[in-house]
Amino acid sequence: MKLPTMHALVLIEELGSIRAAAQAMNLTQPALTAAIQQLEAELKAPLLVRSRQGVTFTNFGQAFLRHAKLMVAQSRRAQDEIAQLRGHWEGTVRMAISPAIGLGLLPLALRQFTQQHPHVKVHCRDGLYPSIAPVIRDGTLDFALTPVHRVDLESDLVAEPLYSSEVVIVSGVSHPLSRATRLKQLQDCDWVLSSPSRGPGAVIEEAFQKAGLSAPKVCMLCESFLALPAVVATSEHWMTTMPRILFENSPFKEQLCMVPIQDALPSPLICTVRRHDLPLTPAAMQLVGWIQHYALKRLDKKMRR
Ligand code: TSU
Repeated sequence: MKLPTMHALVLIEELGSIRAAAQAMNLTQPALTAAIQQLEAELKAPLLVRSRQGVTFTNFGQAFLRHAKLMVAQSRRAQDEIAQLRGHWEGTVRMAISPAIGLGLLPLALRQFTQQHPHVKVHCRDGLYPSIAPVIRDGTLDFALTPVHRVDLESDLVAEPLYSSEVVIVSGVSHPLSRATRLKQLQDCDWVLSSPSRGPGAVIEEAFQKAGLSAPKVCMLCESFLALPAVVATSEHWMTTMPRILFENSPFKEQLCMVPIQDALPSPLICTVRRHDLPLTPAAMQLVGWIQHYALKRLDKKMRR
């Protein structure tokens, strides 16, 4: 069983074709096809189905792909870790971030980190727990910076707290309840959630429950934080929750209104989430260290206010 063939399978899934995967690996298509056939013979099971529409994974292929992803990711991390321990700061740190982190601590931490390690690449994408859990689990990501209910965390993951995010209720300026002050006034509103129920977008469900109100009427799930402010700004009927920093930095701020609700809203706890059995590479640890540094500074500033 060869690691490059496993890497090729991961690329086939990512890129959608054997030809594209062969190209990405600087191989000819017949050479890659032969390597996969050899692996299929070793496993005594077909992994791929080729048709005119393209290539798909069989049930065996899907099961094998889960192991292949982990092995490819482990080998990448092992290489990065040894190089970094030898003083060669190279390789890639892969992470997912919540919007509050992306607009707040990440730019500060990255400025320090990239000055210190200009040859380490950083691959950053949007993502919230629990949707992001499968790509932490399969090793695609080193870690995620996301709100988590720690009681809700799956046992193969660990979460280290950073800070609590401030959430606000937001509507378009022409929403009839944009000046409401109590949650119970919002009982009949149409809500846009920014994540499914176990994610931070469901803060409003928790707030309603705590206030003894019946569940909010959810009319849309918008997992794009780029679209969320625009969608709410152009509607006269929709309300949502978002991190305060996103509201304050939104290009649609003029068309949006922070609803001045006096009831307390839950504050999602932003954590570093990773697989408990996969230690971070030294570079990933340093980047997390900078984020923790700025999270502490932020806390310190808040306490002195
Ligand atoms: S954040 O994790 O603080 O960016 C966040 C995201 C979404 C919601 C609250 C907080 C609704």
